[in-house]
Formats: sequence, structure tokens, C-alpha cells
Amino acid sequence: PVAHIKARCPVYPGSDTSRFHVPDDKVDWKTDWPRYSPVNYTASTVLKKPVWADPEIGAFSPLFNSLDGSVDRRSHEGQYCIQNGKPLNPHGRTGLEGRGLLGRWGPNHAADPIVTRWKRDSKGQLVHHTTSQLPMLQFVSIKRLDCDEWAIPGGMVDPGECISQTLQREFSEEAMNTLQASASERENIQKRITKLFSSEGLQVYKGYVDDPRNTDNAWMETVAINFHDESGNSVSELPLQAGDDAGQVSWIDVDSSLALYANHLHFLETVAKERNTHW
Ligand code: RP5
Ligand code: MG
Ligand code: MG
Repeated sequence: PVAHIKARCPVYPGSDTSRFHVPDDKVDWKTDWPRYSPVNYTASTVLKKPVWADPEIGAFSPLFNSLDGSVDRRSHEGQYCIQNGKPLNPHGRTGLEGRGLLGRWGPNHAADPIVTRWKRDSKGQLVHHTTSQLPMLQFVSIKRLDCDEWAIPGGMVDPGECISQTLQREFSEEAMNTLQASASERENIQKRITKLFSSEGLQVYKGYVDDPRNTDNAWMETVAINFHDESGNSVSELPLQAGDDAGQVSWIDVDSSLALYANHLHFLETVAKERNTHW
């Protein structure tokens, strides 16, 4: 697997806890490193036992690598190892043990909806990039409130929820602010979103996310699906409004020079390549 980078960010997000520095050649658990001494950190919000979080390991021993009641503890990347009762990050050391901001020991499952449309000029003609000559896509991006970085409007899969529900729910909450819409507005939005999201999406990624919240024992995984509004008269006609954990929302040109949260840029690259559009 590729060496994670954001999962080794020097200071753990939302805290002043510094990770134990892990150089590139020591990321792999198979590399012997007796002096490795990761910092232990689990955020107080997680330790307070909210519904979305597991208890501390000890009295609690979940069914790792299985569907544990309604919580899916299986990884998209195959079996992960358990050491002293705790799961080990399949992409290697992060310099921090415990769960940090993540609720689940092991994989924390998310889903990422990538909604795209064609970039058009004022006359409605497709815009081609000046150098690549390829038509350009735009995607719905949100600015995360936790770190001020632009990202795909994804979110966590609730226990028992199926991915297609998560994709629609998170897109509605973060990009259309349905949590604060009136019942009739919500119904109108939901109708369009359901229509677009029930079209055949393009799965562009499934697996480990190089997320800055990852630790040695807890990590993000996602399924990223692209839904393309070909004619521009579906979701593209709805006004974007940031909600929940999004501070801003906007249509953004798909381009390799973007700076995005976690490894979201990689998901967009796959969208652009698969659709043979500008990158
Ligand atoms: C990323 O965090 C995923 O790719 C997804 O976009 C997001 C889910 O976490 P929250 O937005 O719920 O914080 O790893
Ligand atoms: Mg959300
Ligand atoms: Mg989110």
C-alpha cells in the first residue's frame, strides 16, 4: 500500500498533541523499530461515550474483522491485525495510538458523493481547457469547518445504513443544508437527489483514506462514487447551501492543481481519467 502522509501530520487535528515522528522508511509495521514510542491520545469527546463511539478496550472486546451487530468492522482492504487487543492500521505507523477523534477501533466507514456537471460558458457551450483541450468538469465541494480545507461532502456510514443512503444523506446535509430546510423544500431537494443518485454511479475508490485523524488503531475508509449530472438540469439547478459540518459549498473546476482534504484529489483524478476530461 502507498505510504500515508496526512495520517502522519505533525500535530494531531483539534489538539496540541504532537505525533511521534515516523520517517518514510519506518511506516511499515514489518520494519523492526524497537524505539518506536507513539503518543497515546483519544479526544475527550470520544471518551465521553457518545452513541457513535466504542468504549475503551478492556471490558469491551468487539468482533474485529466482522460485521459486529450493526457496526461493520470489516476493512475494504482485507483482514487487519490485532495486537494486544487493538487493531493495527493496515497502512502502517502514524506516531499516535488510541483513537484520536475517531469513534471506532479499526475501520471507521465513510462514503463520499462526487457530484459533477460540465463546465459551460455563458452561452451554455462546454468549456475546453486551453492546454489539455479536454472538456472540463466541475464538482460540488464543501469547505470543512474542522480544518478549513475544501473536500468532497462525505460523511460516516451510520450503523445499519447502506452506502447509497449515506451518500444521499451526507450530500443533502452538507451541500443542500436539508437539516435546516422546511419540509416542502426538503421534499423537492430529496426528489432530485434521489433521481440523480439512483442513476448508475461510477465507483472511483474503495478503501483506506489518508485522513489526518487516523491513528495506529483507528482509521478512515470510504467508498467514493461519482454521479454525473450530464444535462445540467438535475441537482445542478438546485441552489447550494452549506450545512452541518460544512462552512461553505461551491461548484469547483476539476483540476490536478487543487488542494483538497485527505486523499480526495486522488478520487477526482480517477473521475477525470475515467471520463476522459481535463485533469
Ligand atoms: C474522510 O472523512 C472521508 O473521505 C469523508 O469525506 C470524511 C468523513 O468524515 P466526516 O466528514 O464525517 O468528518 O476521511
Ligand atoms: Mg456530515
Ligand atoms: Mg462530512
